[in-house]
Amino acid sequence: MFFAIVLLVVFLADIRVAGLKSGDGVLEIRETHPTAHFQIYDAPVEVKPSTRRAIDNTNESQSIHLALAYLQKSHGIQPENVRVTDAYTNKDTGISHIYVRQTSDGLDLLNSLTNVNIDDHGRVISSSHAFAPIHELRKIVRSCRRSLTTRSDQYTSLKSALKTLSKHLNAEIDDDALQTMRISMLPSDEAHAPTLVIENIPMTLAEDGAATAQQSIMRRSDGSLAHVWDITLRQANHRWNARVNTATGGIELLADQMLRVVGRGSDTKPAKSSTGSTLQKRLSYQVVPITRQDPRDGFEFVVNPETASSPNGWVYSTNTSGNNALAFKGAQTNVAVETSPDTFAYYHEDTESPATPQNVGVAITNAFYVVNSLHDILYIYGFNEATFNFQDDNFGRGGQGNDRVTISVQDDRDTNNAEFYTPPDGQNGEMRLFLFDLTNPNRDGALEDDIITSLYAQGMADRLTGGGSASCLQSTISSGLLVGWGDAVADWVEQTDTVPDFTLGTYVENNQRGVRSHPYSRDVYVNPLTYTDGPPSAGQTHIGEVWANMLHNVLASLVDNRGWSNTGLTDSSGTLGNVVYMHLLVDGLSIQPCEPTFITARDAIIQADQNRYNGDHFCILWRVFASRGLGFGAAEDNVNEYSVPPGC
Ligand SMILES: *[C@@H]1O[C@H](CO)[C@@H](O)[C@H](O)[C@H]1NC(C)=O
Ligand SMILES: CC(=O)N[C@H]1CO[C@H](CO)[C@@H](O)[C@@H]1O
Repeated sequence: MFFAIVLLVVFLADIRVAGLKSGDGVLEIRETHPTAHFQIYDAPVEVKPSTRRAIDNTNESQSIHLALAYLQKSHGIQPENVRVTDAYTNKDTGISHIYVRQTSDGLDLLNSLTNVNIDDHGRVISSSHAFAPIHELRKIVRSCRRSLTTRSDQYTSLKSALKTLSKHLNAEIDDDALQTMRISMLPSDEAHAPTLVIENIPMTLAEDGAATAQQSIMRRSDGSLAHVWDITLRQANHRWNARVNTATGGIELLADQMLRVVGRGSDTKPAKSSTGSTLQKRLSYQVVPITRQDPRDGFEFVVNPETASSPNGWVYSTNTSGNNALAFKGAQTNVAVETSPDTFAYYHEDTESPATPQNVGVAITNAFYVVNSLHDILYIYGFNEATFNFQDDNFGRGGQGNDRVTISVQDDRDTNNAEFYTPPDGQNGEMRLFLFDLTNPNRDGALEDDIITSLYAQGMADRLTGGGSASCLQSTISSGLLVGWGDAVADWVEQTDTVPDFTLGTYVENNQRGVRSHPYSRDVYVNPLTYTDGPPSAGQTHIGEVWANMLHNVLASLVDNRGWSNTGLTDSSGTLGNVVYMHLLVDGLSIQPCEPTFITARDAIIQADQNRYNGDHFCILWRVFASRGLGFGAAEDNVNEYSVPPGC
C-alpha cells in the first residue's frame, strides 16, 4: 500500500488561513530532507552482466537485467534484495527507466525507491540510490520479526499504533472500540508483507470505518531505520498516510493526501479495449480556451479540440464522462449533458450565482474540457499510458487503466481552494474544485484554467517521479517542488512568444496578486526569489514558488535563444524554445530520483537535455539556474551560488 502524496494547489497560507478550513489542529509530520543520492555519470557506465538469462529478449527485461547487474556491481546490492516496481523505455530518447525498491525478508524499505536510467547502448547514464546498508536492514527486520512473531502479536501492535494515531488526529478511540475492531489479512505471495485490513473502526476516526496497514521499514533523513506500520485511512476532508513506529509507538510520518470519498467505478466502462484505430468522436464546447486563463479573457466556442492523443475522443456518449475524465457536480451521475448533438453550449451568466443550471453546465463543461486538453497536450510530451497517465482504457499501450480523473466541480466540502489526489497508477486521480467566496456572486475555480492546469500537472509530476508509485514527493522539499511543477506547466500552457510575467489564480482571488506571493517573472524586481528562499522551513508553497520561478526563467531563456512555436500545444517536434522546455520538464521528471531536491531536479533537467538534444542547451540551462542561486557549485544547504560550469 504505497499510497501517494496528494497535491493540490496549496494556496498561500498567509493570505487567508481562515478561508482554508483545514484548521482542525492536526499537525503533519514529514521528513524535511529526502534520503536519496543522485548520480549522473559524465561517461555512461558499461555494465557487463556476469550471467545471461536464457530468454531475455524484450527491451524491458534486458534493461532490468542490466539495472540489476549495475546495482550489484556498483553498489553491492544483490538482486534478491531489490524488487523491481516498474520499467519502461521512452521511445523518443531510447532511455529505459527502471524503478526498484530495496527489500529484505519480504519487507520493503519505504522512501528508498531507486531509479536506474539506461541508454540505448545498455549503459547506465544516471541512477539514484537510497539504499540502506543491508546488514542494518536485515538487523531491524529480524528484530521486529522476533517481537511480532505471531499474528496476534501483530494485531495487538497494529491496534496500539491506531490508538496513537487516533490521539494525534483528535479522534481518540477507547479500549472498547479497540476490542471490537476486526483485522484481516489480504492474501499475498511469500515475498511481500501482507496488507492488513482493519474494519469496524469508529467513524470519528475513519469515515468509512476502515483502514489498511502494512509492515514496512522506513529510512529517516539522518539515515537511521525504523520498523513501522504504514497506515492509510480516510476522514471527510483528509486522506492520511501515517507511519507509526512499532518499537517506540511514535509517529514517524503523517501526510495528508486529501482523498475525497466518492464511490468509484459507478460509470459504465467501454466493453473492451479498442486498438485506437477507430475514427474518434469529436465534439464542440463553449469554454475558456486552454490558452486563456479565465472568463475575463473570454469564452469561445471551440470546435473539435480532440487530438490523436485520445483515439476515441473525449466522451463515451453524450455527456461529460469519457476515457480521460469524468466531470460532475455533487454525485458522479450528475454530469453535464449535450445541449444539442455533439455540442456542449452552456453560456456563462456572470452576474448570476454559480448555482444556476447554466452556470453549473459551464463549470462542468469547462473543467472537463481543460482536463482533456491537458491530457492530449501532455501526452505528446511523454505523459502517456506507459508512463502512468490518467485513462480508463489504456488501449493495450502499457501502464494501468481504470484511472481517469474524476472532477468534482463546485464541491461543497470547502471553499477558496482546489485539490487533487494522486494515488498510484491504476486508481482514479481525484480533482475537487471549490467556489471562491471573495466576490458576489462567488467565483468558480472550475472556470479558471490555470488553477485546473496546475493541479493536473502536479498529478503528472507525482506519477512520473518514481515510476507510477506516486509516493516519491513526500518530503517537505519534494512536495514543494511538486507545487512548482504544477505552476510551471500552467505558466507554459498560457504563454506567448515574449514570455511575459505569469500570475496564478487572479480571477478567483479577484486581485492582481493571485494565489502566490509574486508573479513568475524574469525581472528580479518583480520576483526576487532565489534558491536561498526555498529551504524546508519555508514550507511547501514557498518552495514551489522558488522552483516555478526558476522554471519560468528557463522557459524565457530557451524562447529568447531558440524561438517560439505557435503550435507547441499540438506538435512536440522541432527545437523551438517552448517545445524544448516541455520535453526537458517531462523527461526530467522520469529521470530524477525519488524525493528530488532543487539540486537533483536541476541535474535531471540538464541530463534530459543531454539525452534528447545532445546537450545543446547546456549553458543556457546552467546560466538560468545560476542566476537564481542554483549554480554549479550550489549544495543542498540553500546557500546561493552563482557559478556556471567551465566553458559556459
Ligand atoms: C453519461 O454517459 C455514460 C456513459 O456513456 C452513461 O452510462 C450515463 O448514463 C450517461 N449519463 C447521463 C446523465 O446521460
Ligand atoms: C534498448 C533496446 O534494446 N532497444 C530495442 C528494443 O526493441 C526494438 C525492436 O524490437 C529495437 O529496435 C531496439 O533496439
